[in-house]
Formats: sequence, structure tokens, C-alpha cells
Amino acid sequence: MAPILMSGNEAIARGAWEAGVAVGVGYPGTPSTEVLENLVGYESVLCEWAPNEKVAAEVAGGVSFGGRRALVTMKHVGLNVAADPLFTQAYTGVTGGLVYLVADDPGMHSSQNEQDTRNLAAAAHVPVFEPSDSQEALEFMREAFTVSERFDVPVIVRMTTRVSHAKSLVDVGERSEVPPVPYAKNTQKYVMMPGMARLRRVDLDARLATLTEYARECPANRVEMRDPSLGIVTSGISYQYVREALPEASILKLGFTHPLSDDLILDFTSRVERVAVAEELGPYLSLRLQVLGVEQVETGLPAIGELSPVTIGRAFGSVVPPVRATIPDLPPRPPLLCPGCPHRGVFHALGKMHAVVTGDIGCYTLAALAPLKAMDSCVCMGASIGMSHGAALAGVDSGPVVAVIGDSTFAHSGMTGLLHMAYSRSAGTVVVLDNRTTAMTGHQGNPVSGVAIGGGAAPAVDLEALARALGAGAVRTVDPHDLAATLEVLKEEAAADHLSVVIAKAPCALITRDHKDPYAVDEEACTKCGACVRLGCPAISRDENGRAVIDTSLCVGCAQCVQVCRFDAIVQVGPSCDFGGAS
Ligand SMILES: Cc1ncc(C[n+]2csc(CCOP(=O)(O)OP(=O)(O)O)c2C)c(N)n1
Repeated sequence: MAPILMSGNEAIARGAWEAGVAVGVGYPGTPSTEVLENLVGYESVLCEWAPNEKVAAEVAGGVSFGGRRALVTMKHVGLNVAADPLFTQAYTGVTGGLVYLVADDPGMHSSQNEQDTRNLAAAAHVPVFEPSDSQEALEFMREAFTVSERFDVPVIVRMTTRVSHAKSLVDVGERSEVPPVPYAKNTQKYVMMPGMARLRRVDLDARLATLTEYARECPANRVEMRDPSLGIVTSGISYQYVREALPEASILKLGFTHPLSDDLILDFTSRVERVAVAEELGPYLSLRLQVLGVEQVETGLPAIGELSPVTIGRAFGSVVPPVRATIPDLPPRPPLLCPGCPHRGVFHALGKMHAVVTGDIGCYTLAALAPLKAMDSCVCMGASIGMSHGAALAGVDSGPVVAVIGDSTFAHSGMTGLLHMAYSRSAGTVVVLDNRTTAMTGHQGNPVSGVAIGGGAAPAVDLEALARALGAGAVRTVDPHDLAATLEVLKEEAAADHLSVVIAKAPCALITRDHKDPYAVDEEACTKCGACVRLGCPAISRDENGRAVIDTSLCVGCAQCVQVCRFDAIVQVGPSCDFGGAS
């Protein structure tokens, strides 16, 4: 078959399928999301979105325990959530192959922090493969399943944004059907009480020792000898940058980065005159070289953000022209909530209340930016609820303290925070933004929306009943497009002496087809007060005279702006594009 152009994530899915994976499970998160979205298209694989990465890792662990191969997918911060099962799965080991696909995001294109998954993997004593292109993504994924079963350990395949999303040619293969391992009870291996865990801890060290021998011979690690005056130790996307910037350099290209083979490193470094490490984030490889006493060239390469051929070339005095020229003087275009986004109505109200808003992660985090400026904190998924309780305990009283959390995030890790507030007799207010989807990462279904992976129907939890069951004293559902009603309910609940959950329920403007005719500004009536502009709708701007204008091609007719205009200057007009046609 001719090679196929594939993104790294598409190749990962293909590799897992070829490896005979039976189940794929994960939680969305850029840059990992497309792996499962692609895997679901293959036959003979069952795929599921889990409510969070811990559940996903446990489901995958169960599949492995049950004798089949399983892939679990997540972004780097997801591994923090899944760390609890992972650290002990390293002890139990596997029955069917168990592979974690973890995608790091150097440079934080879509993340709240930078993490180098290799460091967490090393702490968990779990082996790591690191592809540097789509072909390797496929091949390493296949090999990862083999290694998992051969060495009785879960394996991490670590991607980074550029490897996940860049496309390159891939030679694909066929699926190997892997027969299930019949279930056999084995409490010594799978029940990690201290007595058994102590034995498995020792066994894990023995498994790591054999993995270190494997690292010496692993085909994913290779030496490319060229000019011996400079030898670079590198991995992942940094390898591609080094090849481009320093085509003559000798390279130790590591595709299997935990555990490292000291022999391999020392063998390579003894064959070159000067040694340097090129790695994103870290320090990981360079620390190992330090431990081994290998003197390294001081490159000045940053440990923060992404590298590039340009930065690597610069570090070694080689000039690499930037791929893309930057256009000077482009006006800044900060991200905004979409036209017709239901979240806007809630933040408009919270702004009016001068609330202290502990926020969370999702599209709605954009409400922290101008002009809404209605969010005071955003740390990690689920943090909004615990933080609102903590802020109240600290006595914050510059305004009512309100937690705001999306529906997917509430299912991910918000529920326990609410349970804690109820248990602690909190009288706080939690707003769940139920837009019927996980919008931020591309509209995946979740347990609240009632949409399964692949788009089919799934059971949807009754949010009101759930909030009551978790201990909320009052649960009220509002339409966030109705600004007055939303403000009234939020004011009442923030002042009330009980724990309340306000569910702001209206579908994401990008999934509903229920768009109404657009609105326009009546120039005569507009007083230039700017109330509509302060909603931060991308369809609304000011003309050169300061009057509001609505771009009818962007407006979806949500009518939020109509409600803030005190001068009746915003009027509904006909369809923005009337192409006529047969009646
Ligand atoms: C632990 C973790 N997993 C995944 C992500 C990626 N992520 C950011 S927000 C989000 C979900 C947002 O969905 P929702 O709460 O429904 O809000 P919406 O975007 O729909 O407004 C996800 C999956 C993350 N930041 N952290």
C-alpha cells in the first residue's frame, strides 16, 4: 500500500489498531483528543470517553486485567489525575498490554501549565516511548504493546503538540488479532495490600533492570554518526529540529527514553569530541548525562517553551531562516466567546454583581478577559468549587463568592467539590454552565450531554437530581440568554443562606442549528453608550464615530445585546444571506 499522509495522532490510532487493541478510552485534552476520535473509526475496537483520566486509566487497567489490550489517552495534565492508578499499575503489571498515550504541550498552546511527562513516568517507574514523527508514532505504539506484555508493565507513549498535529508519510500495516488471555485469579499480582505490594515493588525493580537492557538494543534508539566534532543527544520533535539546523552533527536519537541505557549514552558520548543535549522542557536527558559525568556544551537552550530549528541553530552558531515570516503591525486579536455563546449571559450577571468568581477550565475561561473581566481564578479542572469554599473560609467579602464550572468539568472533577461543600455546611453558590457539550476541546459528548463517542445517543445524567443528591439545598435552572432572569436568580442564590447550584442551561451556539435572524443597530437610535459592546460579542464593534455596529454575518440572533440596550437601538433584520430560490 502507498504511504499515507497522517498526523501523529492519526498514526497513534492506527498503530494501536494494528497492535490489536480491544478498547480505547480517554478524556479529551489538546493535543491528544484526535487519537480516540480516530480510533473509534476502526473496526473491532470499542472506544469510550470517560468522565476523567483517572476513570479512563482504571477502565483500561480493567481491560488489561481482563486479558485484552487497552489504550488510554490524555493530555499531560490528565496524567496528574490518572497518576494514582498509574503508579500502582506499575506494581501490578498487566495481563493484556496497557498503553498510556500522553500528549505534552510545550509552549502551552492550549494548556494551563507545561509538564515533561518523562519526569512523572520516571517517578512511576514506567517505560516511555517518544516518537518524533508519524511513522514512529505508529511503530512505537505497536512496540509499546509488545513491551507492555513482555515486561509486565504499563507503557507510556509521550507525544508533544508538534508530533501530534504535524503530518508526515506513514507506511501502514495490517491488524494483528491478539487472542484474549483467559482470566485467572491472581491476588499476589493484583491485590496491592502492603504485603503483596512490597513483593511487587521488588519485582518492579527487576522488571526495570531488564527494561534497561532492552533500552540498549531497542530499535527506537539509534546512533547516527556523522561529524564526530559535535554529538547531540536528543529525542522527539527536537530530533527533527537538530537534523534541520545541524545536518552534519552526530546524533544519539532516543525513541525509548525511560529507562535510559547508560551504556548506550556513554558509548556515543565517548565517540564524539563535544556533547550537547537538545530537548524540550526537561531537564531530563541532560540530568542523566550529568549523573553519568558527561561534560556538556553550554547551549543556552531554554527549558521553557518549544524549541525550533532556529533556536537550535542559534545555539550552535548556525543560521536557519525562519519558516514563516511574521507580519509586522498586525492588530492584536484576543480570543473571545463566540457570538451567541450562552456563557456570556452568566458572566454579564456576575459582573453586575461584582462577584468574586472562582473559575474553571473550558471555553468560559475567556470570560476572565476584557471586556467581561468576570473571572478571578482558574487553576485546574474542578478547582473552582473547592476554591470558592476556601475563599469563603478565608473571609473574602469584596463581593459574593461564586464558583463557575462547565458541564464536562463538573462531571470530571467538580462533583466531589460540591459534595465537600455540602458536607462542610457551606452556603456558597455554584454555577454549572450546561451547554450540552465539551466545547473547548471540539464538542465531545460527556455524561451530562447524553452524547456518546462517535455521536450516538447515551444516557444523560439528570443534573438537577445529581446536584440535590450531592447536597445542594437549592437547585435552579436558568436560561442564560435571559439576562434579567439569570441576574435575579444569581443574586437571590448568592444572598441565600444555603448551598445552591444554579444550572445555566442552553446549548453551545456552535452545536445548535437554532440560529435566529440577525440583529442590526439603528444608527439614529444608538447613543454610543457602549453597553452592547461590553458584552464582548465578536459580532459587535464600534464604527469610526463610536456608534455600535453588528456584523450580521456573525450574529446568530441570541438577542443578549437587545436586552442591554436601553434605547431600543438594536432591531432584528432579515436573514444575512438571502439567496432566494424556489419556493
Ligand atoms: C486534567 C485535564 N484534562 C483535560 C483538559 C482539557 N480540557 C480543558 S477544558 C475541558 C473541558 C471543557 O468542557 P466544559 O467544562 O463542558 O466547558 P465548555 O468548554 O463546554 O464551555 C477539557 C477537556 C485539562 N485542561 N485538564
